[in-house]
Amino acid sequence: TPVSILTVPFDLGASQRGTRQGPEAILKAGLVNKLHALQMKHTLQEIHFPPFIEESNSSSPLLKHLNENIMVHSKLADEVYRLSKHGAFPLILGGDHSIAIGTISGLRKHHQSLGIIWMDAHSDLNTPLTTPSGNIHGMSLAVNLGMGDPKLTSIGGMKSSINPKNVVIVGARSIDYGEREFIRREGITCYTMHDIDKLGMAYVMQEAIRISSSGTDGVHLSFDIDSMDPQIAPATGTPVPGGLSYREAHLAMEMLYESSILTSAEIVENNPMFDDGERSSELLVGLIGSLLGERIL
Ligand code: DIR
Ligand code: MN
Ligand code: MN
Ligand code: MN
Repeated sequence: TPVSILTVPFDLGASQRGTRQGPEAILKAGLVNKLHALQMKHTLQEIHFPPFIEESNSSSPLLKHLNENIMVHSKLADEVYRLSKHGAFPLILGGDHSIAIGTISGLRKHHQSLGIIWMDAHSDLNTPLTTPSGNIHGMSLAVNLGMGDPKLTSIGGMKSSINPKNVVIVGARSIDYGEREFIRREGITCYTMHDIDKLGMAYVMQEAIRISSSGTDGVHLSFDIDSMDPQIAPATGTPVPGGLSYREAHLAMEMLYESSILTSAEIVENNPMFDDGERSSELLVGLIGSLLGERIL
């Protein structure tokens, strides 16, 4: 299957600006050469939207920049739906993690039942009732499960068909009170860093692969750069110590490739303003390589 890269230079789902430069940095770090080396057919396309004004009055303190979010995620949903329908493998480069609302709304239109592997330091399960920040990137997984502002949950035009039993969070270490309740209530599987330390990454990924693929007709990987330790991936506006190591992250990608369950992936929250040179973007290119089949031997 051809890889269809979609770039989404959007950062109004977060408080820190800069992830709008994320896709460009990943491309500059050599993503296209990597795809050529792996002999993968690919297309490259940007999601276009007007330059937004920072002080727009579409902000409410509990849903910051709501209108801009709706506009961008709706466009992204249409494009992701079109690409999946044509049998491509959508690879979305963010942008902050709010864009998962667009990606997954598009995927839900194509897949009857979608599994999700959400690699993140956070669980992104807030709603306007629980959010400590009003930032939509902290609500994107909840929206994809049908919870939150109706203007966001209705993007893509259908009610969420995602079963929380097929959703697995990996790498969590910063979960708000309301998010804990959400995880317990909905029966979402959440492997925290504590679980990874105890059980090992190989076991955790084996389970994540099994749980996300049982009874589903597609599995999406949503990879937040802050799942990794900020010491190896400093390009994040929301660093949380104690994240995935270089090898744990690569092992996850290698196991996902070997499992052949994935039908789409997105890489989000890369913020070059916080990077140490191009270190984090280069790491991400390496991880995408492992995800698409690059092997050590
Ligand atoms: C926090 C931080 N849970 C919030 N969230 C995220 O604002 O809802 N940071 N996703 O990257
Ligand atoms: Mn080419
Ligand atoms: Mn996130
Ligand atoms: Mn995060």
